[in-house]
Amino acid sequence: MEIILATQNNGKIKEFNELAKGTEFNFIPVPSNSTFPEETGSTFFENASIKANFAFSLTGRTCLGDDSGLEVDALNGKPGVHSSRFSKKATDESNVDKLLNELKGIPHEDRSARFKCCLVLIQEGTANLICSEGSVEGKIAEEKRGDRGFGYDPIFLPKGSLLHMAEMDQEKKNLISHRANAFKSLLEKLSSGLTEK
Ligand code: ITT
Repeated sequence: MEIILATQNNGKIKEFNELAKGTEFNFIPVPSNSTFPEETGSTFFENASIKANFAFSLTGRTCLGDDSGLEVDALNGKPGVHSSRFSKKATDESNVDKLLNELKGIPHEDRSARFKCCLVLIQEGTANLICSEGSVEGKIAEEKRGDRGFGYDPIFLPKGSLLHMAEMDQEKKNLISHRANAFKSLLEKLSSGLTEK
């Protein structure tokens, strides 16, 4: 079954298709000429809903919105919902550099952080919603390592891991990631027929 993934981030499409291996689902992008709405929400849930609703109004098919980001305790939860626009230039590299700069001098034990992911699925026909969340705890490392993944992966050190997230292959990241946890929870809700609204 095809699910339209309401994202402009190719890294997410790759991850969801890897996560969906062995399931009946296959993720495809929204038509490439679409102009996405602004993410004006103040929570991951609100922004995931904005994306899912946008794709649903465009296609009428089953659509999934993913809003995710990094919460750093030493920065009182920032960048949070602003993770993709943390730096002025708003590239993965400039965001990572800005974060490393803001945490300069902060000792390793005080660099705790977590990735969070909120998913909103709107189902074809019924327009029923299914929502789920996932997270992964870790620390912000002092330097970048690895060239896999996307976003803040080069500086995220998951709890109990010697590898930065960007040093893990997709299979390994998908065993522990916030997105994997949220997806697992979504599949459980889907299979038990749980819907909201
Ligand atoms: P879409 O809105 O089009 O889906 P986006 O990249 O802007 O793409 P978000 O608004 O959800 O997605 O922002 C999430 C940002 O949080 C993303 O750009 C990364 O900087 C970071 N992020 C989320 N998941 C991540 C992951 O698995 N690894 C590294 N960074 C991640």
